Amino acid sequence: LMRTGPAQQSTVCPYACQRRTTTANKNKRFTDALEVLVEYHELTEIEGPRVAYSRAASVLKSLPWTIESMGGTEALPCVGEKTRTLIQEILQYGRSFEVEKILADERYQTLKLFTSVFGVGPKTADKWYRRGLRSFSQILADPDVQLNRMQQNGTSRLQRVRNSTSARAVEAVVGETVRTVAPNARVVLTGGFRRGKEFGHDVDFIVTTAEPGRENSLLPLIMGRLEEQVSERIMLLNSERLRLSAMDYYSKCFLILKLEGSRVQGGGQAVPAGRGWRAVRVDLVAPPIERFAFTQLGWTGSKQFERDLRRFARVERNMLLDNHALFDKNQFLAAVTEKDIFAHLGLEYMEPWQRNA
Ligand code: 8DG
Ligand code: MN
Ligand code: MN
Repeated sequence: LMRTGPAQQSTVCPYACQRRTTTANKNKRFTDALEVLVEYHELTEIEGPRVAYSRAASVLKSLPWTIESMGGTEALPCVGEKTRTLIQEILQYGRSFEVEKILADERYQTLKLFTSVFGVGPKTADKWYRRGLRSFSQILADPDVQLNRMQQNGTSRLQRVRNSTSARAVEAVVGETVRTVAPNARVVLTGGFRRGKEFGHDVDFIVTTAEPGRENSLLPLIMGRLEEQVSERIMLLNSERLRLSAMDYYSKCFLILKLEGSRVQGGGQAVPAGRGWRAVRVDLVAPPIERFAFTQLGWTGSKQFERDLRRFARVERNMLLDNHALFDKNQFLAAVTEKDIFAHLGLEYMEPWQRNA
């Protein structure tokens, strides 16, 4: 058995952007439990514990060894008393009673079900829960609940993307559409599938063009083309085009594509009988070309990696990083590639598959 010796502990850095974290998680039994606690505090909108448990889970994911005893865990960064108690409980009993209680909780289960609908956040879910609603059929039957089109579609046939082969199939469809309307535009895969994940709740893409200023007209063109193909092999169920959000101000759209089963069956995904198609969430963002590297770094994730990257920039470097730019005081630091941004921050470069924090 591998022990958590002092030599190993000293190598664990406090920020996720300093730790190489692949999808090979050696402490899944602990991080799965922690992620239930993260989700619980997310759903009930309690910020402090959510952040603490997210950071602890991220540290455990990065460890090159499996925790077999409590020895040395007190030296791990971001792993506090509560997390250590949880680890101890799992080591001793094989499970956590707090986590099991949450998993069995009706409110947790219902909020989780409702927020699985695209466009439904904790507030709406809680409102429905307090109305006594417990299932999708009850929501759809309630005359006082108003669903927008996106939410209506979200309750029906949305499925997780099963593997990177399916993501590539979606990429082929999106790429073909983009080539039709804008032959000079480029589409690149980002998000979880760029990090080498096997599953995802959506497929994320960045669309760029070298023609200055044209990025803002790209997405309406793409959307228009997708809408023309309704009832062909692609079907656009719905979309929301958002220009302004807390995250960034580039043209974006969050779509639900309806794809023929055969196009996304790559990984042996069974198509539901009698349907022959499935719905897949797709995110597109179109930054100006000179900001491509910032958008790529910001959208590749993981979310914890991004949070820590921004926090590292702010706290350790007194710089400001977001999806658009990096600023040192008032000076903009240009970047052509992600490597340039890591270099500006004085961080070792992390490959996308090492950012699964
Ligand atoms: P998943 O889809 O497999 O669940 O994981 P993911 O690919 O890592 O997560 P994601 O929710 O698709 O988000 C990918 C990255 O995109 C994440 O680091 C956050 C980033 N992102 C922004 N702006 C926005 C935005 O406005 N909406 C969304 N949904 N994601 C955004 O930087
Ligand atoms: Mn994604
Ligand atoms: Mn996304």
